[in-house]
Amino acid sequence: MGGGLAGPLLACLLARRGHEVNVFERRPDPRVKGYEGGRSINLALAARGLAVLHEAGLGEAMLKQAVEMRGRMVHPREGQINFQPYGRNEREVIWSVHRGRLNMLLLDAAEAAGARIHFNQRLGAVDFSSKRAELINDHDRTARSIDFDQLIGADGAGSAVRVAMQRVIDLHQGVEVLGHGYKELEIPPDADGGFRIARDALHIWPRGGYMLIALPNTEGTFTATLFLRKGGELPNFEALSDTHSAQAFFEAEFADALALMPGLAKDWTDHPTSGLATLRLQRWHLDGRAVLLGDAAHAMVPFHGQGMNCAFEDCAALDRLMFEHADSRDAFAAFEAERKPNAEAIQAMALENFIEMRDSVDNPDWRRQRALELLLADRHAGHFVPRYSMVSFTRTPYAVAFERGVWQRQLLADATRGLDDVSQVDFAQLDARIKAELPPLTEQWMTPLP
Ligand code: FAD
Ligand code: 8RB
Repeated sequence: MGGGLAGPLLACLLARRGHEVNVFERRPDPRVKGYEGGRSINLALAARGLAVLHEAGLGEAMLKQAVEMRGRMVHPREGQINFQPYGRNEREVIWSVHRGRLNMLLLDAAEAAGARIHFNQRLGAVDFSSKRAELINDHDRTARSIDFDQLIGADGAGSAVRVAMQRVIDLHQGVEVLGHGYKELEIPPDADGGFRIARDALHIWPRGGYMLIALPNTEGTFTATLFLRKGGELPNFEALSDTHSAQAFFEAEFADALALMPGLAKDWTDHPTSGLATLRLQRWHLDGRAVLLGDAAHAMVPFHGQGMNCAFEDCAALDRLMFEHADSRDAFAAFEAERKPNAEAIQAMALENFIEMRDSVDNPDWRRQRALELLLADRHAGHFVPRYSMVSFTRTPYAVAFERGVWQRQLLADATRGLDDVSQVDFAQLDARIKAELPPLTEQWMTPLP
């Protein structure tokens, strides 16, 4: 269920194994009608998501239409714009990809692999005892029933599969709503159609309690996103309900960005303010009959840019485990056991990265620690790998990256405490601690991509 990002990718992998796969998507076919009213929405694709696309034979096609982002371009309120590389070389980058084009590529691949995709089909009620599901067409207001062997919920954060499962068993759902919401805004190209700010970076305007970010699109535009409290302490979205107050807010807080956004007033009213939350479940499956993956199982806040990457890893894992276990109950149980600790780890790291992005990137202590982190990454390649790098440039399980990150951050904080400059650090002592306590990352997590 769901023809977004995970659904068609998983359908492609499963159909190639010989499964009979039907994908039901509530929206119309984007390849026929055009995508999301023509708005360019982009996502950051990192190594682990790309690795699964390569596995499906789609990596090269996607990279052709991607824009490389080599680091953060930080736009402080005062002072110089500064560039902070994400990695240590030209391979350690993330890619900005167009959601609509990625979706269409995945739909084509799923069909080519033999899966059938049915659009304008919204899941309604499910009878798990007879394994029948109701599908509703909201356009012609018709409904029908289908029989299934296994129902896989790739239907996103508001999953109807999850709602149906909850009626039969308690999934122990917990939702942690973030006090911040977001709004998307556009930075158009310059008069010659070129990029108005560096195209090879993810731009961040950190402002402490809130921030603006922008990711490049191939067409010379940027999709910018403002993350701001919904209500309560000022500034907040509630207090910026009209375009005049929004304009004044941008003049005071994001003056250089405002100069790039001639359409701010229109975007402000046309685009909704949306919410953000972390969704946690204790159970992801109903014996061998139904299983959830992607946002349906573990929606997260966006601040590590890993929601899609994690959903793609889920697809690779479920495909492999359904191949390894003849009984779907065993496959789904193994999937939950393998993926839930990793989903919980990236959910936690995504929440933490909000603080880092909106605050720390501008903070001298943090920058000293980051400088030392990069030095140690060079001195102990494969052993001391910065947490951001483990998450974005390797396939290290998220739970392992989280655990090693805790230890590494403690070491960075201890080593830089009271120092003005990283050159004063006692490297002999640090090198010994790292050698004694940080085994190398497993080679298979580090494998370079094709
Ligand atoms: P989705 O892609 O949401 O797909 C779910 C599909 O199910 C949809 O097509 C929906 O129409 C369909 N559906 C829903 N209900 C029903 C129903 N009842 N019946 C039938 N079909 C149904 N992740 C990253 O890794 N990097 C990023 O930079 C990034 N940026 C993002 C930017 C934005 C603005 C947003 C909103 C998310 C971003 N994410 C990013 C997260 C990423 O989009 C999700 O984690 C990812 O799409 C999850 O895939 P999914 O297949 O589980 O869900
Ligand atoms: N969902 C991203 C990063 C980490 C960047 C860094 C952060 C927008 C909604 Cl907020 C964000 C990152 O640490 O320097 N990599 O990729 C993508 C991000 O936001 C996306 C565009 C987004 N996701 C709802 C809005």
